[in-house]
Amino acid sequence: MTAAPVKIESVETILVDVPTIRPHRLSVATMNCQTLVLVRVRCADGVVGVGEGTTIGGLAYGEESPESIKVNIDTYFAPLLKGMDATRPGAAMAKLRELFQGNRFAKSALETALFDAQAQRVGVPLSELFGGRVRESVDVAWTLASGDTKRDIDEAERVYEARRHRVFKLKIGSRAVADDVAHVVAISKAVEGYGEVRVDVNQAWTESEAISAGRRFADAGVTLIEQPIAAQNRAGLKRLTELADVPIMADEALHGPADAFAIASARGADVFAVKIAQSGGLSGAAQVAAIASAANIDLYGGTMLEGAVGTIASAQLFSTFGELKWGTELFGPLLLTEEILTEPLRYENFALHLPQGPGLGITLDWDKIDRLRRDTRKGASVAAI
Ligand code: MUC
Ligand code: MG
Repeated sequence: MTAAPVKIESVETILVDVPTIRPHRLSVATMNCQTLVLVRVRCADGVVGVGEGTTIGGLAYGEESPESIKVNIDTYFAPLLKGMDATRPGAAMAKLRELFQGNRFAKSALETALFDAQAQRVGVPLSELFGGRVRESVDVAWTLASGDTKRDIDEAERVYEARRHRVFKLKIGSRAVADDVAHVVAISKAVEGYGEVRVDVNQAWTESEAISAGRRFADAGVTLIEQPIAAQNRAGLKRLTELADVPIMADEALHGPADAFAIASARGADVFAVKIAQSGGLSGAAQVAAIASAANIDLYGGTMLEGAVGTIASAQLFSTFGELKWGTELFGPLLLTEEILTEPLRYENFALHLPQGPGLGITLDWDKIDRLRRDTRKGASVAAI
């Protein structure tokens, strides 16, 4: 028996600017603020679904910005979705993909909201619509990216003592390679005995730089090197994968299932960083994970530094993966100074624990969001990023 259709009544987007707890330095940008694009989908049966899109450093990381996500949803996606059947998120998303090119982050935010609503409607956690949970919590790494070695070491110690994180991803690539190597070696030594160190170069190196730094990292006990070279250089990533003593992870090179298939066919990486936003949504990310598993490529649950909504949406999906060898980096809400949920996500014992409630399993604090939203705050601008 099929469910009676329920109309989508409205799709609303809200920009929320939230300062970070400290400057977050990547090779492509330094973030002092994160902009959350919250999406609220209201349905005729009274169910309300939420989703979220974020970028990193405005337009520095990818082809979408928070502003483009908002304007494209408001102008193109929302009018099309209005009146569609909310009980069929797959059909709605197929139509959006057919009519609109690109805009993976916008599509991801919308798909999350549609699946949140449908999971609430049928009374199950969102994970149950993607095959059901294999685990109730996911391990969470922390990114050290203050730009200062001593400060990073202190931060690692603090979050380890709080039993929040014991895997540390170091953001490198904005300094000279020798300085980056010295930074990584110093932190590896400092956390020896309690912490694991990985690095993310965010495409900053040439292939030869990656080869020489990779040798030093192997000696220093670094366990994973993420996207050391340009995303477009797939052949180079494959050569590094074959050559390096440290496993190589693809991140920016993965823009959804087609990239996943191309890299997996060539065995061009050891690990995939699966991200719902980069994959164009939850379904695309599930396909990326399936392709990786079929090709014996390990999985890691990545983040676009989403706030609570995108983070828990990712966790709901990652909880369904058969294996998740490298854990996740779903720490986004911990990097932000403001809580937008009535009850914060539960980070305990080095893991993020999944809620049991229907849909995403979270409740947003709309009064707080109304105070933070960009359109009601005087003087807020993109310059805040
Ligand atoms: C990236 O490149 O992985 C994830 C953690 C972090 O600090 O930045 C993101 C993006
Ligand atoms: Mg990365």
